[in-house]
Amino acid sequence: TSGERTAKAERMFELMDGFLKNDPLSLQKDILDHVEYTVARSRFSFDDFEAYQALSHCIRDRLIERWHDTQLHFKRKDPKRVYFLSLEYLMGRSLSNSIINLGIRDQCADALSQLGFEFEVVAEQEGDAALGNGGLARLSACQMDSLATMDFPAWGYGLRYQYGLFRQVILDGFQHEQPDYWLNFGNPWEIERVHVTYPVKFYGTVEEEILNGEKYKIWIPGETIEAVAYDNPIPGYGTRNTITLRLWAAKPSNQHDMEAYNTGDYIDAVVNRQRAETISSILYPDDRSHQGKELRLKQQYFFVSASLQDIIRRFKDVHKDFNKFPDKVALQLNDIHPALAIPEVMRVFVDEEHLGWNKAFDLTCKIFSFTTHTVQAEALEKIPVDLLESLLPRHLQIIYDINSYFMEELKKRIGLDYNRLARMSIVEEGAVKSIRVANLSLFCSHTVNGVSKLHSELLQTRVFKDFYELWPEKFQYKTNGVTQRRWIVVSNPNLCALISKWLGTESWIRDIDLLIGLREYATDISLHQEWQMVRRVNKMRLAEYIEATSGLKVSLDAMFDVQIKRIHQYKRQLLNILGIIHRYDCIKNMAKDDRRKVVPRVCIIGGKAAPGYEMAKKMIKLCHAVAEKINNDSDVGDLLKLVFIPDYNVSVAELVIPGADLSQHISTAGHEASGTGSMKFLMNGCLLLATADGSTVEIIEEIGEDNMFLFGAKVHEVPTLREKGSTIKVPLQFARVVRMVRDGYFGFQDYFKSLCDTVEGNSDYYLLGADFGSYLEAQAAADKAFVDQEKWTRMSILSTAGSGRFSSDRTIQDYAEKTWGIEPCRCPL
Ligand code: CGF
Repeated sequence: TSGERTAKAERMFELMDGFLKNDPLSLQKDILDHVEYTVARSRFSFDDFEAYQALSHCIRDRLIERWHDTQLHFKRKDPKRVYFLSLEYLMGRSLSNSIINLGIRDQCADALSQLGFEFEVVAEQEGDAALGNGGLARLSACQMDSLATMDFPAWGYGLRYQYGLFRQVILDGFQHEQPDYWLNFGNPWEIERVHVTYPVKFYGTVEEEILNGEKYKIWIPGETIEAVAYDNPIPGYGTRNTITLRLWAAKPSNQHDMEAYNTGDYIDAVVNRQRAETISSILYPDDRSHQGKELRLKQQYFFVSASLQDIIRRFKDVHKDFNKFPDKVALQLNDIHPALAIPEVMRVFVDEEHLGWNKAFDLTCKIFSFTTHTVQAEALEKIPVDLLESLLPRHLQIIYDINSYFMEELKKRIGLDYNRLARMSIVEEGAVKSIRVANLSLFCSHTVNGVSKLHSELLQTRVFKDFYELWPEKFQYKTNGVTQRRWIVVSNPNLCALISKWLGTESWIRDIDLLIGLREYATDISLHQEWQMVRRVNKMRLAEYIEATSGLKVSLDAMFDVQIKRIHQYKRQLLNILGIIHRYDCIKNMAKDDRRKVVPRVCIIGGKAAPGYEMAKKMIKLCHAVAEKINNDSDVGDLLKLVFIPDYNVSVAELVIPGADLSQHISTAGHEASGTGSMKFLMNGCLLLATADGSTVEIIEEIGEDNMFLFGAKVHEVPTLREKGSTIKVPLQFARVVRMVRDGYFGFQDYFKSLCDTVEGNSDYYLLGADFGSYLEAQAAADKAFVDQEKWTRMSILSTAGSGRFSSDRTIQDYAEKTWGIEPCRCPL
């Protein structure tokens, strides 16, 4: 059959590629050529970093070839494409990931070793691309990997920040933020497209023009800035498909200040030009809210305007008729940050393409889908009308027009229920009149989804209840996922090899459902031994890292208990720290003989606090203060250690996750939209200690309560508990540990006072006191299970075996089918 013929041809091609191009010798030659001609060093003398640079360029060459083929194929086939609009991507390192997706890990390692270099050491030379804050940003990166692997015709769009997420430096236990100029040593993974540039307009006025007897609005901008494309190839695994992440950088436009030069105002003109570049220079480091910041709004519009010009240009290269637009274009709003794309599309359709308002609106509503990643009200951005009016005057008019149409539609549905109309309106009246970006996105998107089943239920019953009641068909849920290529194959090669050995195939790397096959061997003693060995080696790697970064030696026999994520009150790192204090207190008050029964623990915490988030910063300091006390107490020794891992980022996660025995996901129920860290730990066979929040609820469905340590109030109990406030009976141990902090047992008494205030009486909004008792019980259950290594290993194997549902491949398949309406478009070899 022709299918068989294609498969044969592909195999031949792969073999040829393997012999002629990706064999160690050819790779070596290319590496050395890059050492000499790209890095400009002698091929007889170069160091690890230069080897990294040369190897990266050598890999990049291979990516570019595949990428050209893919783009050509997409052009020929002209499939419907999805355009993923996201302000944040946490890509981490690219070298290992690309090599693994190209399937040439061993060949590269051989090539390097013959040159006297070690693959791991060379790969570690790469810095992280940290163009995002946390879960949302890493999710975007995972989804790009899945889109490429599953052959979907997709593009990612975002901003090329010069300063990524700040570097966290800890001095005396306090967090300090330092800028991360990640482009300092060049970035081999991007290609600057000097010819792909678009003007982006700001400020100015709106005027009317008459064309063929019709009145049109025209926007006369006050400032124009150039967007320049930087393309990052994203290779799929087990496919030639390589898609594009196109990031925009702001450059001063050549047109706008000639006049200033001519009038002799040279200095000001240069300063203005530099100001233009600030638009794409800094990532906002707060993952909570950015209300009313002009630069943030400029970033949002800058990236959607450039992206839409690019998308529409691509469409118009082939099509004349905009009726086809929804058949060829799906626009995904990754949270509300890119929502200005909605009025921007309307502006282009109405003012530039002259499609007429009704037609334009009809098309607009067919192309947008919207994912929200939060339940926190403060993250539902609002734009002050004054700000929007000055920065984007035409967009404000369009939003008003959309809103009056929306209000009319609403009245038809709900009559003159003014309270509800006011609640649902896109325009919020009040002291500061503002635009509710979420309402705009909800009304104008054909689908909206939360990022877990529970999150979507909360959206429907609480956050967006009014909308859900009227348009239930718009609402979907798409549980997040993470890519097994990054989170097992790259970061845990030993586990990867073990899984493949026991499943008898590597196919699970593309077909994650196969992981379930491990269940069959969950009690097999030989697998247990090999599994434990792999886990021990990973713990060793982590212990070495801990020693190198903090000087602390930890015992490999201890349970490695990890909580790594952004520091937030709702994520309750404080609950963890108070639990550690309790453990410490118990050890101190135990008879010496009894201490032998204590299960040793190494508690590891890591994460960044937003620079302006005082309570989060206090949690970091408290963690250090407690660690100082515990780690230097000879009564405790190896029974308990507390480590804060500084500057947590993607590559640190790649090291920590495989080495964790237990991981904590302990948000107050109803606050974590999904959580993706838990999925990475689960895949790596780490047991979870968790509340029934976000995606954990679905993890329970997959692996069962027996294979994890569940605790805490359920979502439906939380409101009642909050109402009860100070009348809740809080365990004595809780009061005791808080008192220890208050009384200055760990020093810094005054500094920690306000932190203690947040968890006592009516102020305990995140219910630490209410959940403390069951938290300790879950911890005790974990201790008990750890002693029984056979049980623990079985639970660990079952965790990995049950993690298939949490691959981003599944999430993307779901989006493709139910939201975007796109099909795979596989590039032939
Ligand atoms: O997005 C989050 C994370 N903080 O980035 N929100 N945002 N924005 C949620 O809090 C997580 O629960 C979620 O997993 C993640 C990705 O959807």
